[in-house]
Amino acid sequence: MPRALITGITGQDGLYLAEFLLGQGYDVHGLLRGQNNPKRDLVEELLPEVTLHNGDLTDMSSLIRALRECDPAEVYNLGAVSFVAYSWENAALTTDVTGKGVLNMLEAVRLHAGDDPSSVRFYQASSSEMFGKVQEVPQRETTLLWPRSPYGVAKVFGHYMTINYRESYGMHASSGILFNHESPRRGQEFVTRKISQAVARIHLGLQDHVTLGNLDAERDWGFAGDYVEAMWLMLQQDVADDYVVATGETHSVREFVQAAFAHVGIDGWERHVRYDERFMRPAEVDQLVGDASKAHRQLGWKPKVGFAELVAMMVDTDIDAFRTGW
Ligand code: NAP
Ligand code: F7E
Repeated sequence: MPRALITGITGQDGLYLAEFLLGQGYDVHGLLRGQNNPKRDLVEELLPEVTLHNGDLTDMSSLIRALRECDPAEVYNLGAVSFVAYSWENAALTTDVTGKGVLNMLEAVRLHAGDDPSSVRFYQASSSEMFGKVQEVPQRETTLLWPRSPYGVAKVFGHYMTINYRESYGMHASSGILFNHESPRRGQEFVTRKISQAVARIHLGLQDHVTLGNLDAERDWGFAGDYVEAMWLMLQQDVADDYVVATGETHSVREFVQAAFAHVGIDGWERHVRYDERFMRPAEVDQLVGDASKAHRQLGWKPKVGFAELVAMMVDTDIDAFRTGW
């Protein structure tokens, strides 16, 4: 039975990836941080087969201990401070976790793997935020990186460190440059979930409006459940590499809002949307759209869930949750 260690197991992607790997017959282990992490219960309830290990990406000795405890064949490094807006307020913390945390994990894996550094396969959760002020449309693996936030800068560090460990030590280290991916498990601070929850509550008469920032920003939004499969496929290749994972379609925040209100049959969505400068960012990423043809060609990966289906899935799940008082 192959064994995998996932950092960031309590996050959106960690949960989907753990479910996917269990379905593939893996023995799944997860890294859990903090002395009394409130999300431990969620993981234990949803995925009782997963074994949890204490550790933090900023503490390399804890990573070495976790690797010793589970001795995995594959490591998926999903742990990060991942909220872009928060990264301006906590730039140093974001750098430590999202940036230097990658180096800590790579070095821990290298030390653990001993004489054969390629014996433990490594996945790094890189991000389309690295493209920032985009230098090419659509963005592909070779597009020049121009990050626009402390989060983006930290991800660029982790991305190049992953490539450097592959080139320096022959590690099987791959980097997935994933564009935005969402789901009913998306954190409430991200715009899609903020909208799906608000629309669900407005539909049920529990709320009147939602307050947002920049409606003009455009993102290439896919479904997280589809994207974790691409992570796994990268680690099944003979040779490690970097891949863009995206749908190739871009939509504005405004279009997401429109689609969500239209799904519940509310016309005149403008009545329910207010603007607050608080949600604007010091530097914005205006438009992202990815070219995932390398992943299509080499991994045989394609997204299954489209934009309209994703919006409907998120809104419907939130309506059910608010109806049942969950
Ligand atoms: P998420 O829901 O915010 O999850 C982040 C995870 O990182 C959580 O499990 C969190 O644990 C963990 N974490 C935070 N600080 C940590 C630390 N110091 N040590 C160990 N773990 C720590 O993010 P996601 O959406 O699942 O994304 C997964 C990864 O993909 C992240 O690296 C993200 O930056 C990257 N990414 C995401 C997207 C996207 O659209 N979702 C796109 C490209 C790249 P707690 O629960 O304990 O806080
Ligand atoms: O913002 C605009 C905001 O916070 C999307 C992370 O997973 O994907 C994610 O980063 C857009 C931005 O995601 C609000 O200005 C308007 O243009 O949902 P978001 P993100 O910043 O794209 C990348 C690929 C990652 O790697 C990250 O980890 O929506 N926007 N009004 C708003 N955003 C938020 N959060 N809240 C608003 O009220």
